[in-house]
Amino acid sequence: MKDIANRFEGNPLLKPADLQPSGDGLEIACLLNPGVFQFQNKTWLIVRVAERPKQKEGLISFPILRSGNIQIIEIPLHDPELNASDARVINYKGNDYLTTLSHLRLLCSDDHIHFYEPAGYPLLQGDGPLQSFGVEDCRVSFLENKYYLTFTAVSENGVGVGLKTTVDWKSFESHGMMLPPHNKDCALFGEKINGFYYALHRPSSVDIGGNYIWTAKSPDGIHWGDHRCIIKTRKGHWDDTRVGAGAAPIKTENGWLEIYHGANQQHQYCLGAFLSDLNDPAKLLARTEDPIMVPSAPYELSGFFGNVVFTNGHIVDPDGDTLNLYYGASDEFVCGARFSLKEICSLLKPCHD
Ligand code: MAN
Repeated sequence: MKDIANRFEGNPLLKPADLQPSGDGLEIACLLNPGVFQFQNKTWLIVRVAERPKQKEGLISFPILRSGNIQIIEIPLHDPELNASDARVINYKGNDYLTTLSHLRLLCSDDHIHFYEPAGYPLLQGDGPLQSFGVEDCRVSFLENKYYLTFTAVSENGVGVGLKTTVDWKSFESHGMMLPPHNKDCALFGEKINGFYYALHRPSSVDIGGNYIWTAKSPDGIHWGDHRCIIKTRKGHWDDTRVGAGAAPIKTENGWLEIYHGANQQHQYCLGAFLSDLNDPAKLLARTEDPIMVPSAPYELSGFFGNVVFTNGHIVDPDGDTLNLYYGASDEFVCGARFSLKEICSLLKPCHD
């Protein structure tokens, strides 16, 4: 299937070997799914860095956090109680673990393309018992003079949404778990609407229901309610198994435009778009039928977990039309692609339910 993405010539922009591991004995397995923001006239990425110990013959080993320290778990590969069929998660003796531990790292750029780690900014490691398996896929929204960071917080207790705020990217205020398990893919709208904060999020229902996109509303950006389901998976489509929001929606004259990811049963992750009402973001107006981006470049087809394009960050150029979208390819590389917002909007089909 042909898509409408103009991939950056320099892709992949970042690969695991480009950064130093956070500690001795660790290697970076993946750099992926960056949040994107502007700060001090630069473009910044908050990149998910997924690490593990150097793997030894016959063993699978992975780190977890215990009281702020990294503990390594090692399991023989031939152990009959080990299920390691997915590169991302394993099950051992009935318990689920991640094969890597992710933290978040700040990089910046003067040209949108070449990114480097500036001195003096902290890396964000999981903190406390609700983040012992790491922090992932951070969305950044700027509103009311603050940056809001919404990220996936993973532990043996489940996968939920963590919230932090900052004004200077050097000190952070933690607001704990904003939405409890199972929930991820949460992005705050970049402005208040009728006096309320709004967010997109993705709770998962294991029985009735599924992996759908919801809106939530808040009087203060911290406490959330009025949850409404707005986007469901579509049987037989590219997004028939799971859908999840990307970054903060883009305000257009016709509504809030959101770039989202959808996956099918074969775990192919593509991108699509939807539009919701400017005054009531829980009211869906239109959605694309076909994906606007499909894994097709070699770095999107094979890597740590191939056949994946996944986004949670972008910047719109001052022309109001060029969307610079950053994305994780194959769960291993950070890449970029340009889109025309007009072209995306021309593919939206009205929704009537
Ligand atoms: C899924 C994937 C992984 C991620 C876990 C926990 O399995 O998205 O990359 O680490 O969920 O969020």
